Amino acid sequence: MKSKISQKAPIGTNRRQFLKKSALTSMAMMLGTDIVFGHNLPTGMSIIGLEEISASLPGKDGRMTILNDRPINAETPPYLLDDKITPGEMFFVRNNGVPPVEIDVNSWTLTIGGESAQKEIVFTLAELKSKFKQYTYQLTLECGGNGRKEFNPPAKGNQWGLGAVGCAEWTGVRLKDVLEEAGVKPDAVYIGYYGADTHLSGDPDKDPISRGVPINKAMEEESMIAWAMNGEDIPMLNGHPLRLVFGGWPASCSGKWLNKIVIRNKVHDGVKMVGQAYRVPCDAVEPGDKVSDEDMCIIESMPVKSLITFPKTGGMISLNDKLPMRGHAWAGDNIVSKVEYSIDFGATWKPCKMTNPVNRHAWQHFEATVPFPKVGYYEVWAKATDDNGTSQPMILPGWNPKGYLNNACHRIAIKVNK
Ligand SMILES: Nc1nc2c(c(=O)[nH]1)N[C@H]1C(S)=C(S)[C@@H](COP(=O)(O)O)O[C@H]1N2
Ligand SMILES: [Mo]
Repeated sequence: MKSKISQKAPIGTNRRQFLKKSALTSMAMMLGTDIVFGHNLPTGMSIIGLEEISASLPGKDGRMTILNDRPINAETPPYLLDDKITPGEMFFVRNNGVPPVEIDVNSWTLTIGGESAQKEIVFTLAELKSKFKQYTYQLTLECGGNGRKEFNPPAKGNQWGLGAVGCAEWTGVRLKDVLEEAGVKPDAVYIGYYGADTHLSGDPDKDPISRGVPINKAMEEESMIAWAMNGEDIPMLNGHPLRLVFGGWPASCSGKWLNKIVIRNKVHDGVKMVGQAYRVPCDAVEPGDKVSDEDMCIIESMPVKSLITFPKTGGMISLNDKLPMRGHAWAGDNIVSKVEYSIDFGATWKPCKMTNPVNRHAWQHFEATVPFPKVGYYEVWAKATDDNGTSQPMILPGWNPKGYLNNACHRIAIKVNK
């Protein structure tokens, strides 16, 4: 009897060439540039990619993972997020367009307008700093697409792993105070932002992004117009000299290089507010389903999630020792009420010690000391639960066409030796 394999025609050179060419084309597309000696790449071998080309982002740690450079997108490996407050050099970068090149802090202005503003006003940075009371809050920002790379069928867009999240200490003024100076008409329902970055096409009439939040989120005490991160100027790539910060909501709401806010009498209809951007199916769908725009709902508060920031995945430990592990947990507008860990693939869970948030929308810290019963391979999983009783799923949560809101449990690998 002939085996199935021997009946198959051998793959001819042409076919192999074709496979190689299309693979190269797609690799080059991901890079946004040519792979100059690509024709020499041995068949079946793929390129390392930009993950290793990392030292070049201004103001950023060289160990950040660069996803692409036009626009610039970079995430933070979990072990670099171990600080309680994320340093500027480690804070992830998500750009939709080209950041402004020259920033003149002295001539920078912020305009408040829109149909639901009583009047249009323009502030210089100096006026913002002197006219309003200043506040400092720790606020968590997470890109709505963080974790996208796990979804199957895959979603287009940045293939974020775990690190499009950070919690910094932001200083600035309350958005509410500034909006009230312009006067908020009773028919106001939303605010929208505009920034000084430009569209990738170079077309000055196109915005790279212009999103916003409902007026009640805008009027919260912790909703800020910030000029400082961790007591210093906001890093260039994170929106210097001015940005919005809405902790707990998709970070896409938090406009960088902020120069205009509009108070709207309808849901803001800027770029990436409409269509399917930053929206998920209002009701669960089957993986791979097409969903019409009307059946997609705007993402608001982000779901409960946690990240193990120590140890780095892949650690080894002796059976005589216990493993100290720690990390952060956050839950959008909610508070995290417990974090548990498992070393048996989720069969049983043990409690972690946990802190309260220093203020609303700040991430919380957890830790545990983990004993292992015998030598071997383990995974340590962490699972957070919010104050509504909602927990992180152990496997992927609801598939959605754009790959948002993956809050599955974070897992790290540990080998226990004699
Ligand atoms: N002006 C402007 N604001 C922006 C963006 C942008 O491209 N331009 N990206 C948004 C998105 S999608 C995210 S996730 C956050 C990322 O903030 P960060 O780069 O400081 O981490 O900024 C938001 N604000
Ligand atoms: Mo984002």
